[in-house]
Amino acid sequence: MKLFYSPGVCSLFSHIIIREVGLSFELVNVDFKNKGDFLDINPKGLVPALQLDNGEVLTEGVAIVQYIVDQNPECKLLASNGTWERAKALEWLNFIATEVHKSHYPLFHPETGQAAQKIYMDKIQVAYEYIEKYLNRHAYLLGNDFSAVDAYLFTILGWASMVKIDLTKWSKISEFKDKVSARPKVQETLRAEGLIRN
Ligand SMILES: N[C@@H](CCC(=O)N[C@@H](CS)C(=O)NCC(=O)O)C(=O)O
Repeated sequence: MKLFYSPGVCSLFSHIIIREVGLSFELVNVDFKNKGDFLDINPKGLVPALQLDNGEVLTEGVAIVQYIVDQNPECKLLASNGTWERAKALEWLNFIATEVHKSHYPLFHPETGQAAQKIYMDKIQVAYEYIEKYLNRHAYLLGNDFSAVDAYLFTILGWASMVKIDLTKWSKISEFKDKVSARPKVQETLRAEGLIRN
């Protein structure tokens, strides 16, 4: 199995979960400036992409992570399909993907202009206010235990300083980020992507 990724971008979410589950896989770094043969793997030109040993390819982080977790239910990183708990996990995954993850895009692209950037910055702030209040009452996004959903939020929080979002004003979010970061498999993932040393 191969995971196509680029350091620190949204593919970190899939990467963390593959390591948390403990699968053996090959990591393939995609050069965004020269995507070359990667476009045959994912014509959308986006990471993450997961290529199975039979050649089949799955894209979209939320789909990749659910596939990995559902193939390895003993990892208990998401509840089973069809349960209320899984629906609540999907609620978070969709919220993070559509309201938080993609709202960062204009902030990484100054050519979108200040007005558009402000709209998306405000959206992120509203989302983080909501998450901060939630984390006041819960240790993780799905309650008491770490789940796959937390790895997605952690990945996005890693971009805050790059887009001038000061996370220190949200103490629970900052605590959450530190707690997820300290997980051995998360540390291993960050090291593998060259985001931390040692
Ligand atoms: N909807 C996709 C989005 C994937 C995506 O936006 N990937 C970005 C990195 S975060 C990418 O590959 N960008 C390549 C480029 O912009 O050339 C998902 O959630 O997996």
